[in-house]
Amino acid sequence: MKSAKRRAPHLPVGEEAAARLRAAHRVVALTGAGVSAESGVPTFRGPEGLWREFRPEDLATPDAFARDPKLVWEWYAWRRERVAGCRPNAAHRALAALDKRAPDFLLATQNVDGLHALAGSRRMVELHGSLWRVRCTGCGHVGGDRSPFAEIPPRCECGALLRPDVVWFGEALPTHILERAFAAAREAEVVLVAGTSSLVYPAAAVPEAALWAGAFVIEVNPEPTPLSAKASLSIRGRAAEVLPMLVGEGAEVFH
Ligand code: BJW
Ligand code: ZN
Repeated sequence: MKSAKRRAPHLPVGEEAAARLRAAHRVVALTGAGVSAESGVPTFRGPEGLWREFRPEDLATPDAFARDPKLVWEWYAWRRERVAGCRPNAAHRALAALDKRAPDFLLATQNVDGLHALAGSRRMVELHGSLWRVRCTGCGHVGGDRSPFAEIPPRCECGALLRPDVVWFGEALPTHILERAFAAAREAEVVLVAGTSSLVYPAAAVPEAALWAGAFVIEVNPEPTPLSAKASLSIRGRAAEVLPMLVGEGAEVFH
């Protein structure tokens, strides 16, 4: 039997979340773009999340790439350049500390920016791939390269177009990665969900599966999301501010 899902009414929410995380042996964290927002990485949705006049649903698709690979690559080249100048923030560091502390831990990130790994997270899966890898649409070769491309769209040595090694709308997430995230969520006592709009599936189903299995789900987001009403606790706040408090040694920081 997992820890009770119901919250303890005598404790302030932050204090209870910190206590739950401290007591848990099996912890999963699910992160989204909001965790990197305070590093200067733009989110996808919302007023800060736009690129020119395009929405992610118009660019992060195989159809968009087939129609106009140059436009799609310009977006990715712009993002690579922007993220290259960004550093992990206190939220990434808090999750790296949780990785070191929790006996059984998995970080499932939707982010493709690589900032969790840079902060020191090790037990981690990247659900939507990486901005820093490319995949050949012809021979399937996967490579990693952080340097700017000589030409846009970039091409493989075999002559075919390269694409970012990320998961676009309508594409399946890598099965082994998705299965690992769901298995960990179903086993977890506590699931911490930070900085995601909880709109994009199947990632948004990870905390739902955990709730079904009896886990205590803590959401951290300055805005309400579709998960907020279902979560065991929903904390309104910025990730770089709240996560260090949740992972910090003493719950007194909430007083
Ligand atoms: C802060 C903060 C601060 C701000 N601190 N927080 C209808 C129902 C259900 C599903 C579907 C449906 N119609 C279509 C689908 C499927 C579709 C989907 O979910 N669509 C929805 C939009 C409706 N999903 C898919 O297509 C997926 N594949 C799939 O389903 O495959 C099926 C299949 C099976 C077998 C064979 C073939 C197919 C794939 C989804 C891939 C998503 N890809 C992207 C791009 C990745 C590459 C790239 O980066 O370019 O992933 S889209 C984009 O959204 C990106 C993100 O990872 C993802 C999630 O966004 P995220 O991280 O939540 O960011 P935002 O911007 O949305 O939210 C930021 C949040 O942070 C906000 O809440 C802020 O408040 C908060 N915030 N500052 C904390 N300081
Ligand atoms: Zn090739």
